Amino acid sequence: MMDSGSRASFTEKLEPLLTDEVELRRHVEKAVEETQVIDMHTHLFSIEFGKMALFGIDDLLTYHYLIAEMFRSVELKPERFWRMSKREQADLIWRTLFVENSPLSEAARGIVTILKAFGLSTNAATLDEAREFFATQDVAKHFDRVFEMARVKAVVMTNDPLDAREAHVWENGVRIDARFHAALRLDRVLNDWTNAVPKLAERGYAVETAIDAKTVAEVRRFLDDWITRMRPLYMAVSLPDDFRFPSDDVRDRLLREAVLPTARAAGLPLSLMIGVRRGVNPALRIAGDGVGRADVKAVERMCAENPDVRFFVTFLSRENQHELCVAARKFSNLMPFGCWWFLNNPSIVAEITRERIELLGTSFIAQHSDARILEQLIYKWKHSRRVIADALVEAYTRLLASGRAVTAREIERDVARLFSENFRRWVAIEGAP
Ligand code: FIX
Ligand code: ZN
Repeated sequence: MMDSGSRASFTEKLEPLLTDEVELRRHVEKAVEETQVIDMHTHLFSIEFGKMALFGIDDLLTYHYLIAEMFRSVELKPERFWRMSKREQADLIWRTLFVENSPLSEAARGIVTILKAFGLSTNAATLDEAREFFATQDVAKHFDRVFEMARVKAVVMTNDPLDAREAHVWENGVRIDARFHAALRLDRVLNDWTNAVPKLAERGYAVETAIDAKTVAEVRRFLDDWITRMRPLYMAVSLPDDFRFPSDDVRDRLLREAVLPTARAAGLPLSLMIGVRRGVNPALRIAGDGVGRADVKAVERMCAENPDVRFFVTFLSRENQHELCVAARKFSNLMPFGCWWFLNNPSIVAEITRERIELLGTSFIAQHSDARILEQLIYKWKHSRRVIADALVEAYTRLLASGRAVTAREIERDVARLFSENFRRWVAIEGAP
C-alpha cells in the first residue's frame, strides 16, 4: 500500500500524491508543456543585429538541414543551387520536400508544425500565403509572439567576436534585447589558429603563430576584452571527433594557457560540443558537415584537471551518449546538455533522455534548440517537449510501481531543473528574464 501521508513525510500534507497513472501523466504533460525554458544554445540573434536576425519562411526553408535533404531528392549541382537567390532556393526546397515528397523528416515536419502554429496552409502549392504572412508582421511583436508560443523565456546566442558584422554591433554598444544572452564562441581561435592570427593582429592583439608567453597574454587580453563587452554566460567551442586532451597541438596550449585560466578567473563555464566533422562534403557548404564518434576520455581528463571550472558538454555522435552520462557521474563539474543537431530527432531524443534520467536523475540539461531561424523555436521545443514528457511519465510510473509517488509540485521542480534551473545555477544571469 502506498503511504498517502498518514505518517510524517517530507511531501507536504496539502499536496496530494499522484498515485493514479492517468493523473500522473496529465500532470507531467502539463508541467512539460507549461514550463518556460532557457534555451542554452542557439544561433539566433536579436533584432539589434539587423540582417543577422533570421526569421520568416524563406530563411526557414533555406535552413541547412533542409538543404542537405533536398539534394537527395533533386538532380541539381550544388554550385547551381548556391547561385540561386534565397527566394528561388526556398521555392525549390518547398517543391522538392513538401510538394513532390511528403515532409516526413524531422526538419521538414518542423516547417509543418510552424505553419500550423500560425494557422497557415501546410499543403499549399506555393509559398505565396506564407510569404505574405511573414512580410506583414510587425517584427518586434512577432519576436515576442514566437517567444510566447514556444514558451521560451531566454535564449543564448552564439557570438563570434571575429565576425566583422557582429563585432560592429557589440562595439557600438547597442543595447541588446534582454532575452538574448551572449556566449563567447572560440572556434576560430581554437580550431583555426593560423587564420585567427592575422585577424587578431588586425584588431590590435600582438599574437604570433608560434605560441609564446606574449601570444598567450594577448589571447587572454582578447578574451577579457570580449568578456567585458559581451558579458557572455559562458565560452564555447565545437570540436572535431578526433579531439584529444591532453594533446601536443596548438589547441591544447591555447586551452591550457589562455582559455581555461580565463574561465577560472572570470568564473565562466566552458561549453564543449564534440564530434563534428566540418566540410565532409565541402560543395554543400554549411550543409556539408558530418559526425564522428569522439573520445569521452578527453572530457574526463579536462574535468579532472580543472575541478574549479564548469563544463557544459554535448557530443554529436549517438555512440558517445552513454559514456558521457557515466563521465558526468564522476565529475560534478560536468553538465551534459541537449541532443545536438543530427541527434535532435524524436527516436534519439527519446533514447538519450531515458538513459540520462536513468543515470543522472534530473542533473542534466534536457535540450537546447540550436535554432538559427526565430520560428524554429516553436517546432524544436514543441517536438522535444512531447518526447521528454513521455520519458518522464515512464520514469515516474516506474517509480510509482516501486513504491514512491510524487506530487505535482515535485514534477514541476524536476521539469524546471531540466529546462532552466540546471543551466541557471551554473551561469550568472543578471536581472530578467
Ligand atoms: O557548431 C555548432 O554550434 C553547430 O550547432 C552548428 O555548426 C550547426 O551548423 C548547426 O546549426 C546544428 O544544429
Ligand atoms: Zn550550434
